[in-house]
Amino acid sequence: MSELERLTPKAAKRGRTLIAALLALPAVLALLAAAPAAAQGATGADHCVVNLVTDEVSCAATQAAAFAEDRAASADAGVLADTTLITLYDRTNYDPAGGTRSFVATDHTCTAAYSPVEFSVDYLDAAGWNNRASSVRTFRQCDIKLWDTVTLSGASSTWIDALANLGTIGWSNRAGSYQIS
Ligand SMILES: [Ca+2]
Repeated sequence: MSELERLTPKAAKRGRTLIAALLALPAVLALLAAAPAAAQGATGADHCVVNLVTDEVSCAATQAAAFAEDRAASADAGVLADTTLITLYDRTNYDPAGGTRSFVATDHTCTAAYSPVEFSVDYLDAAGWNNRASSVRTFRQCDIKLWDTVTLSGASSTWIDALANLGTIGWSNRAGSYQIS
């Protein structure tokens, strides 16, 4: 249970991205039940891909290997989940050497508006990512907001499109949870 990373698609409740929500919701529920599969240590150069569609968290020694493992898991499940929404980097300047954590869904583009929030990810401590991210990239029109605690509470950052050094806004090694919109 300690390895659990809970994912909640807020957009599903608003019905804004209906197809994405229909695809994502069962995966979220399944992921909640599949906590032991999401195991990954808190130290070392680990790379993980969190897949909303297959419920899998694929981890490997390199970022490329983690994505390859995720693609294989998607193929085995008969789904296509090839859209990376965000990547967190342990190090600054998008340097993957310290470890990465990416969030992948099926063909999803974020809405231009920040409200409603489209995905919320809490308890980064369970994934070994509390107070760890030092740079972040987003894709598919998504932005990310970081929260100080693991429960999407306390202080939060501005919405970030990409930032090579989160320290410039006081958010290096600080985020415990995040939202995507
Ligand atoms: Ca870091």
